[in-house]
Amino acid sequence: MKRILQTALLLGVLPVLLVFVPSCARRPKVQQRGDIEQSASATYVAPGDLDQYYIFYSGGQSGNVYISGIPSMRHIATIPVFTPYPGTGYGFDKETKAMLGNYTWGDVHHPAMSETNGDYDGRWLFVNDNANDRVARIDLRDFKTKEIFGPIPNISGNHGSSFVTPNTEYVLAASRFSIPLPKGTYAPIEQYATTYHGVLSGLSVDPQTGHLSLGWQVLVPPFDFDLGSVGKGPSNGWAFWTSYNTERATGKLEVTSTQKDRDYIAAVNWKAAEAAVKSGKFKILDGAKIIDPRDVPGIVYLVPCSKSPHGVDVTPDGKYFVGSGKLMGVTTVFNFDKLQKAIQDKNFTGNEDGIPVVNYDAVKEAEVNVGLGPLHTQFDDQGYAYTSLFVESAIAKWKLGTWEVVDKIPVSYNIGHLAVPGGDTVHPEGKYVLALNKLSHGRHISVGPSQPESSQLIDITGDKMKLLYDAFTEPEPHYAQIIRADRLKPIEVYAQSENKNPNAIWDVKNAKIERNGTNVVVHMTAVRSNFEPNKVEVNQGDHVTIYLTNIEQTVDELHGFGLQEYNLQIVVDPGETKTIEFVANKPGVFAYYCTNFCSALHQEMQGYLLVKPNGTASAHAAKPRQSHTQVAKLGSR
Ligand code: RUQ
Ligand code: CUA
Repeated sequence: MKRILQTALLLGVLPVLLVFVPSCARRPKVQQRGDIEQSASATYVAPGDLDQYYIFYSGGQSGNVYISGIPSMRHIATIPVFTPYPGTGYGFDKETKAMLGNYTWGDVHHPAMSETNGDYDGRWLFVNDNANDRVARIDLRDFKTKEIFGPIPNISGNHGSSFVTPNTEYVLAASRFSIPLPKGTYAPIEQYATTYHGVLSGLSVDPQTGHLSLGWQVLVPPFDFDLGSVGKGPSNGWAFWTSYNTERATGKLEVTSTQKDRDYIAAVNWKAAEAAVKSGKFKILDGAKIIDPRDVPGIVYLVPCSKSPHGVDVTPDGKYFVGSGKLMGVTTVFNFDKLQKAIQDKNFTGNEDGIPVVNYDAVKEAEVNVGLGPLHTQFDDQGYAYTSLFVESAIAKWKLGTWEVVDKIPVSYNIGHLAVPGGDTVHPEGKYVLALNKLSHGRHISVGPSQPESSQLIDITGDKMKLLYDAFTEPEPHYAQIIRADRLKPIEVYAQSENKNPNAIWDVKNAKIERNGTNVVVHMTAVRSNFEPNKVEVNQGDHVTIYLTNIEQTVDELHGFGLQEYNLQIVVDPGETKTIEFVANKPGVFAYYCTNFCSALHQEMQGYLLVKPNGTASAHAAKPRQSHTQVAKLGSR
């Protein structure tokens, strides 16, 4: 296989290979009746029973995070993050609108759970936005997005993110698309190699609140920084990112960025970066504390890796980091101790903009013949590693220490990431590996050209990996975090005593409408099955603020607030208060109604917003406004 790929590379036919291999890859087939029965009972969750694990999928360009359960693989929830989501009213109330800013999408790639001593602690889930350079924090107490940080200064194309350090000191971020800095600077593309820059960064996390702020940044050459991983145990204090296009090429990267035999893994001593920032060894660039490695040695080193690497993954014991060159047939294991020794001995083969390049042979531990197109590696609790093979559409299982491949399973098709429960921790659980496939053709009944995605659940408890289940995954899955269900303790109502919103009211008697000039403020309650007040009368042009509290303390009693033709849809969970803000610029009478089915009298849960036309309230009050019926038409044939 390796020879095939090398020949393919020599002949320059790799792009062809990448395109055509999927369609001729083998389909995994469950061969025997017994397998089907075993798989069925291994994944069947009987009515009334519950799943054992949460999967938090990144939702890619949908801007969401999706939750499924293992073993059923049922999709059970959507957490909107970077995109408005009327299902939960996200992005329609004042609070979440402010969080989204002027953006209505994000590109979520890598969810990362907060950690304590290297294990998932179930507090927060961080996700990155590759498109608009942000990181969001989801609180796992209520599964809601609480913070969106960014656009992060100087970071451009935040793909190498979010990865958390073992005690959630930092969430990492990196530039995929180098640019002239600070943002807003113009420089012609011809100056790419010299005046464009990448940045590697750690965002500080407040240990109590989870609040994100700028930590340290490191200025690096204009490579495309790709995936990252965090040191643990002996390598705690270090972070690793792969990079491609170390040729510093522009234009047709497919050709121009694959000239050199090796690209690099950047190894960053984040504790040294933290110390440098503390002792004032930084410059301020667009408000961020940025370290120039030319001025402060010892922060970053470059480790040569097979060309165009994608994933880098640290073993649970923290002794090795594994880099996969996606155009090769091998994955490379690097030894962290050897890296330290090479740094001490100054065993360097050159430098890039003053950053030492470490001698590959001094740091390499093994090259594992995993198969074609290795991308990412996960680990289990038995000393095995699992590497996804994009080109080969398979997962290779290999042993740490002997570096031998012991098993391989085909997947359908073109696997990207893979995820094991507890996969990024010092104690991965093993048991399952989830294949997050990039293409799925043929795995679902056809729904037209927009082919559904798929992921596959694989049992890894035995010697041979066993395919258990094919599941639809909302586009576009990248990575996932998997945690045992009993490790999370989500709340089910917001306790009244914890609602600190000064505008919350808890008794229908306290509902009120107040006017101050053209500002109308409404304190409103929602409870089965009415809104109080159920009539709000304003003048055209008034600025209206509604503080809506769901005064229920009963599990599952959500209420919605949809306002006709004002593009407003809010959901309040039991005990929750949200702010609805709008200018009443359309005259007439509009119903607001509960959008979330809550009781037998849900349909009765409605009220009216009455907007008196400007000025001549009495004379024209009953006259209908001119009808502006718009016919929206999609191109038809
Ligand atoms: S990347 S298919 Cu966005 Cu995580 Cu590897
Ligand atoms: Cu409240 Cu439906």
